[in-house]
Amino acid sequence: MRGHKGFSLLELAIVLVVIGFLLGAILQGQSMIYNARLQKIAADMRQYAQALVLYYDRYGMYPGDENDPAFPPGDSFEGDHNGLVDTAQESSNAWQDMASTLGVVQRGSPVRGGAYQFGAMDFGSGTRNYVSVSNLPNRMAEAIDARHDDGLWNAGNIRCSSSYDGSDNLVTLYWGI
Ligand SMILES: [Ca+2]
Ligand SMILES: [Ca+2]
Ligand SMILES: [Ca+2]
Repeated sequence: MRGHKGFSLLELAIVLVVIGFLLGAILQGQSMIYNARLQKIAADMRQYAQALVLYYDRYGMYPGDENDPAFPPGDSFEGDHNGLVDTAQESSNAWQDMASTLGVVQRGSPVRGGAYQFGAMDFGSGTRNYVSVSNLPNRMAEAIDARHDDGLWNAGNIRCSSSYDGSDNLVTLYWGI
């Protein structure tokens, strides 16, 4: 009986189609997870940026940077009140001030244990506050910049610690406020 010793061409074709189908499903799943994480990080950064502005609107100072010894109740640090969250101590204390007033807490990013931080740097037209995320793969940083800014690592309102190269090297992304 010829043709019964191995796979027939038809059987082989069916197997290949099934493998292709599974591979496609896996890749599609990965791409959905990738996109969901991108959107989550962008949403987190926007929310933190809005929280910083809300804090200023309500209390007339930025968290961390504020220097009112009586506010927020029980706080352990006073900033220099220059309108910028521009020292390491101000940056770390900003979370304490935000938590005790607005209930905003510091979460981790959904990628590589990245951390969100407030800080200040020059965005081309003077120093401004930012929220940053660390441990972000380079290509994800570029995708967020392209989607929410100008796609340029060293221009616009979203900037990166290094140039975009499509790699998975970890970078820090800065979102100007
Ligand atoms: Ca204070
Ligand atoms: Ca300051
Ligand atoms: Ca940019």
